[in-house]
Amino acid sequence: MSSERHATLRQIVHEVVEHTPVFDIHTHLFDPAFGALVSWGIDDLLTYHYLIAESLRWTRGSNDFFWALNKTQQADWIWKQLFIERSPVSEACRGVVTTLRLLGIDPKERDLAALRKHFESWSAETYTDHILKIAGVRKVCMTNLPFDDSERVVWERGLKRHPAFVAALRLDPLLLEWDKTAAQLHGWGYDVRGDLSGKTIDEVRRFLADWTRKIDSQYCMVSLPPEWAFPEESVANRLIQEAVLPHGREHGQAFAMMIGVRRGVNPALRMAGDSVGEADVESVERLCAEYPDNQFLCTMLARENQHGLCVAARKFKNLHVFGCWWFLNNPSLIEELTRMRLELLGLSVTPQHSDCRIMDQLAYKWAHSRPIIAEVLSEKYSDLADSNWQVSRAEIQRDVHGLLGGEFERFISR
Ligand code: HDL
Ligand code: ZN
Repeated sequence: MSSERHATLRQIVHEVVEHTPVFDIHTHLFDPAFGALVSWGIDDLLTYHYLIAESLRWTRGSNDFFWALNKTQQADWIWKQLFIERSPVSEACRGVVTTLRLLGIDPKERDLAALRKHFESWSAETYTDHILKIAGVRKVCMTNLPFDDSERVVWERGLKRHPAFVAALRLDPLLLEWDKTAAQLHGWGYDVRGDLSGKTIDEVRRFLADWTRKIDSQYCMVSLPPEWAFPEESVANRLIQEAVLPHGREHGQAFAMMIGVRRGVNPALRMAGDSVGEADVESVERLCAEYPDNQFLCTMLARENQHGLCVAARKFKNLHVFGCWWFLNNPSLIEELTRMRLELLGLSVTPQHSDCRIMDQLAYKWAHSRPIIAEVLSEKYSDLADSNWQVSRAEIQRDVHGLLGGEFERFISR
């Protein structure tokens, strides 16, 4: 096998992956119509909770000094800690530098005040379309929380939606904070009781149906702690089994589980204070086995769970694995997970989602992931070429479209 043929094949794969539009299936971004909820620009980039955690590592004692700063002052401080006094080699730091490059801003310009000027001429609307274009993203799935007052008021007022933004119904408050959320639902006119008695289950299903329709939800989702188990007597599991999954079957809503997050292990870091724990893949298998008519999406946060999750997906065709989530969204682990997934699941997987919180991040997160996915995929095609199985450009385009959101769209289609 001459390296030249590999080189040509490799070049085609990188080109196709680079230019295939992405459906980013899980983000915390907002349609520009959400106004103040939209995060974008250099100060939001620098005060991303990943960078808050990394910059505070260079301090001793209380973090209160940091929380007392306003956003501009926080960004100035983080810039100094992570970009001026040290080289920005972490993945989250590198992301800021990549974003500047993709925006045509010379990263050698290390003067933050001068950098801020490059962002002054944009509005949330114009900037959104600009970022979608340079990131090559065709569709962005938001994380939508009816329980959040500032978001709910926009949905209830009505909004002209951006064509590229779709919604997903986030259920953490419903499933993991039932006592508090039951009171909220009751206040909205749903006849629910804390002990789940009476018409509670039907009323939770009515709530789910109302909001699925209101936001045109693509799927519903929850993040779960590492100790989540199934079967197990819990309010969360009762609501999942008696309300969420029947709702999913009736309204064609896949159920996405993001498992392994330990919330607030260091409250002094606020949103940056969450950590990871190894979870139980067998519980995922048992849920998929018990509910063969539901579609399940799953991503797990612990590196140790990744192989078992791939094997679980081999056993259950109603389980679709996605993303290199959070602490796994680093080049070394994206490569490891993508290689493992292609080898075990072929193309029936969605290798990546961005989890972006700031609009600009779409540019860097996909610029960082695409070459890694392309490199692993071209290696797999080269292995086939060694046995004279030549993939055409059209076949590569078909396969890559599937990996970058097309297969996900098929899996959740109602
Ligand atoms: O629960 C989630 O959806 C996580 O992605 C958290 O939002 C986390 O804070 C995050 O932003 N990870 O990238
Ligand atoms: Zn997320």
